[in-house]
Amino acid sequence: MKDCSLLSTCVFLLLLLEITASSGDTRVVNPCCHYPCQNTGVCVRIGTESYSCDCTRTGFYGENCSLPELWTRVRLMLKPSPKAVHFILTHFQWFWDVINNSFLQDTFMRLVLTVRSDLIPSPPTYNSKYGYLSWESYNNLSYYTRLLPPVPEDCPLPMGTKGKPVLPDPKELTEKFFKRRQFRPDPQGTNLMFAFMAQHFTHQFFKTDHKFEAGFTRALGHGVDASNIYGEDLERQHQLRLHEDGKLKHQLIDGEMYPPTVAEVPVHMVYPESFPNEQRLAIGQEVFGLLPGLTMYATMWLREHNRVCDILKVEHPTWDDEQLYQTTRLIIIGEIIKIIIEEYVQHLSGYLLKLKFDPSLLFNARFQYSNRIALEFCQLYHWHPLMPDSFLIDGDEIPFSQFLYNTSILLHYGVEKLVDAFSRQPAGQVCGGHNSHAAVLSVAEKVIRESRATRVQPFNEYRKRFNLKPYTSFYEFSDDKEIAQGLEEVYGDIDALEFYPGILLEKTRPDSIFGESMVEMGAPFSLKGLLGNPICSPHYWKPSTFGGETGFNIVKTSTLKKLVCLNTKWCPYVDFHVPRNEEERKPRKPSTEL
Ligand code: ACD
Repeated sequence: MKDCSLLSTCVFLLLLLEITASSGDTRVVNPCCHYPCQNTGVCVRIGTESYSCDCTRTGFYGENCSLPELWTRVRLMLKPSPKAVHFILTHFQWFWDVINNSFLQDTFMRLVLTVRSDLIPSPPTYNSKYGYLSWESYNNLSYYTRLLPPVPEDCPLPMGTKGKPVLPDPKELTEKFFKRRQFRPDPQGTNLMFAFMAQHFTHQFFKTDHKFEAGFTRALGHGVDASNIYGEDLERQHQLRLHEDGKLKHQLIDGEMYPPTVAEVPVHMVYPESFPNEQRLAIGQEVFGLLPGLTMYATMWLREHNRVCDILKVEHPTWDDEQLYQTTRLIIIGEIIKIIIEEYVQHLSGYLLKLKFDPSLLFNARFQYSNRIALEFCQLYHWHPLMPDSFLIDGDEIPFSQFLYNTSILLHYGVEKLVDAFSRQPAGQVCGGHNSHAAVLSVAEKVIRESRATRVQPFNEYRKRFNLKPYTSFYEFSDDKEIAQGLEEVYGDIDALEFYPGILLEKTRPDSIFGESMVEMGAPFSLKGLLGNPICSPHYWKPSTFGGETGFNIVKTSTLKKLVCLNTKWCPYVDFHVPRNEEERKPRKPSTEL
């Protein structure tokens, strides 16, 4: 071995020693089970006992890609740690006030976009079946892609070569480490308006196909395609469309627009069997009957679509239904991305740098306009600790059990009161453990089972993949001694800690919703996915794509507040943050205007 450095694993020596005795015969361990290749080097097994690391274009060389080339060495010396960068971005208000009001805002924003999206391979690479590059993996959109290949099938232990021979029972794991003891509000001030946006927004590209074992998706758009509003396939789209002036079908109740019922628009919606079709709402995403927060967002986007159609129709009286519908859909996609970057990600980040949605920032950068949703992204985005213990609406307290599949909540209170209530009620802190309501615990359990079925690599391997130092102990990973000790007992080795428990149970950053890993891994997937959208490409990002300057301006000036208040009778308190001061805490009246 030429480079048996501290960073790399001395696999060859280990190999000679590690012969597993299984069912009486001796077997050589697949050397790739040790994850020997560092710095995104690719492990290829050679013969039975050997391997080689492909270090091409990693900036490193040597047997395990652990030796930095000269420029890499310089870059690494100059590069601040993620911790330092985060500290700077979240402190020094005066400095960021200057930056945000100068051309340097663009420079910083470009840097955020390129540094983050450079971590995501494009075109995509592996999937749950192919741990090596293959045409099938590239070409078959029914798979989620993967950043790291699956743990090889023939490894001696479930997580490779470290940890216990049997992984902890997922149910016990969630009961012991995830289950809420007492509601812990997010210290960043996140509210339920944010929580439902997260769920509504992500269910356009996270649609795991449970017909298959795991690792498959029904969301073939692999990004922000607004299929949660319009439906995944053409048939559903046509069912939901009015076929008049580009609009979507709707029902009017007391003069207000709501999604139609399944009795009128016979699309499949997931509801309990006993639910009559007259009470099922027909929406693009079939699972949105689950929560009133989701039907509330569905109603707002439906109204927004039809409002934009009216505007386009005035400008383009000659356009047919099809062109009005298609152009409006592009405007809606643009509005979504704008709100997500400038309000949703801005809120999550806690950054004092003002984030900006301006695709032209990347026009001279090396950037691919395509995206493929990754299994790891889907796994890490299960943020169920956001959910509270009960829901407080207009003076009523509604327990979880009465909130699920309750269509009457939306129709009874109306959009305004729901937005107001959800914007005022705190959501839970996502990371750090012990903050998931019992009603959502089974979801975490399912995520863990899915990660095992798809053989997701250990948490520490992902830390390395995203340029983070692997944790050396459970006590470094968590500042909660009970969690650290408990995890050590069940996993045996920090290098065997699974991906999802790692992401969710990690200690949070000071006064933050997330730990370091959620941000450093979530941000690259997010920004690549948002800016990789075709509407952000030079051929699309221009007025004509959106029906002219009017449509283009709707995209460029869209806000969460406008989405709500241009589509409601009165303007409630609306934000992704709970009220910050007395003024915001004041109750809103039906006369409040935008
Ligand atoms: C940065 C920006 C700050 C990022 C902060 C937190 C990131 C953590 C998780 C993901 C956050 C938001 C997801 C939003 C959009 C997903 C879009 C996917 C499109 C396919 O430091 O870079």
